[in-house]
Amino acid sequence: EVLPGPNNRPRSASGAESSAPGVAGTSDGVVLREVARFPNAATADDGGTLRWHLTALFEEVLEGLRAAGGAGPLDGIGIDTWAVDYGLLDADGQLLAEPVAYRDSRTEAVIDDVHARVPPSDLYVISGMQHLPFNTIYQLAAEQRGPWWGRAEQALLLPDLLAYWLTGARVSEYTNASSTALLDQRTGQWSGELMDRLAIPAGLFPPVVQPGEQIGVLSEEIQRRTGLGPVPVYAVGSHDTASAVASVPATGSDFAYISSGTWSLVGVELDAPVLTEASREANFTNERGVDGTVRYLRNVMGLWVLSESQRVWDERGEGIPIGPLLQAAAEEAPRRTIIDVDHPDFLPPGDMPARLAEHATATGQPVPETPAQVARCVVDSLAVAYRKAIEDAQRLSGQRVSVIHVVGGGSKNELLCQATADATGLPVIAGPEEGTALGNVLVQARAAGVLAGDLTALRAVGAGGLELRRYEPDASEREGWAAVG
Ligand code: LRH
Repeated sequence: EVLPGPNNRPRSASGAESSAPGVAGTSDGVVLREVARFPNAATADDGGTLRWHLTALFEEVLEGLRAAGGAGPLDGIGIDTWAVDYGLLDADGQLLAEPVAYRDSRTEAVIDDVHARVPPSDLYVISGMQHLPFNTIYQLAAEQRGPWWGRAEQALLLPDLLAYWLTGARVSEYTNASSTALLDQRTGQWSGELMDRLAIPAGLFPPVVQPGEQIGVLSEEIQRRTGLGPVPVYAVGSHDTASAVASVPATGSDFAYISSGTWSLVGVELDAPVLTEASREANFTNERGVDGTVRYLRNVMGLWVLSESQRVWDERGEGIPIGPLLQAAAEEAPRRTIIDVDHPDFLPPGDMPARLAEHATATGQPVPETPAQVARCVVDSLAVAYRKAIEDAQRLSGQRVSVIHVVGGGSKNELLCQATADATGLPVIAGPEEGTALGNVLVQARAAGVLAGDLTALRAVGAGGLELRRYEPDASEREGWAAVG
């Protein structure tokens, strides 16, 4: 049995609670059983810096482990979280400060300086990463100007930090390490060149391990605190998106995926990275996946825009649960207002309905006034962004796409799935909803010797236990979608 760690869904816009799931599963057909779920949100500290509460989150992880242990013996533990964020350890291995959350604005001041030392085209050829202002490379540059840098001996990405707290072993899991933009995609190791040019000590991150390698076993202290034995902790696709895409119930390779939650990660799976200037200019990334795969994708801002809108309405006492909200949105006229949801304005937390209104006005479109209109605007705008990302991915990589797999919480959002099918003209297969947990479990089950085979074989095992929903493109909608975006 297995227990993946938290994700960064502050609130799923598809209906789930604000939470981080712990899922126990057996690999007997892969039945995922949730044993714990807990909230996770970044909040501003006294100085206004957005931080995660990782120490508290770790207590929840222990609680989840106790619950999982109570449900039966555990064969393994695998941890995944959102990418790019890290904790700094001092010389005694103590966490220096709660990790800063990637939506904090601290990197704004340093991005030009990083690019002056490493021009973006060099950075792309070495790391293969799209430009995202929160990539670890920029966060570390901001850190270099902050109070902790002088005492920092080591940096651990968040799943690696949780694994360290569980086992005492320090590693850098490969899929997540690639999201830092400091990994050399040619060698799969930390880039000495980039670290040198940016004055980052070569040993800041521990050595790279692959998904499937054993990180360690639960330390004696954690065994005592959880009532568990020396359970192995395996490296999995510790970048949540790597695990999510490992769960895609695809049989061939001619698919696109949308890992749909807080973010929508939209792209194709490749054997080798695409490092052309055209690819860089289109802001496509070559994140590393399980079993040597490349996730060639673009970050689309995702259901975050809607979940933040809901948070704002809730605060004003005008909240509507997601189910009725989407039903009302379905009654609204489609494609009335299409916004570039990937605009940086939508990255930080805040009043999304107001930001959408500004963008609508600036582009001469009707302002979405009601929550239903806002939801419709977000759904339609996402569908247009998905279409663009899937077209670009095919054009830039040469990979043909004949079906779209939607995994994650957004797979339950019927309005969005249908809009995606209609906008792209491609069938959409929705599910699994807990794709990240499933991909995590599949990889550690293989590591533990419970499953065998390549990624396609693992996917087939995972698919066996799923109820998938298929959406066909509605031909009568084709012209309407062709006219927008
Ligand atoms: C999704 C995700 C995504 C990253 C972002 C930081 O949860 O890991 O793949 O770009 O969070």
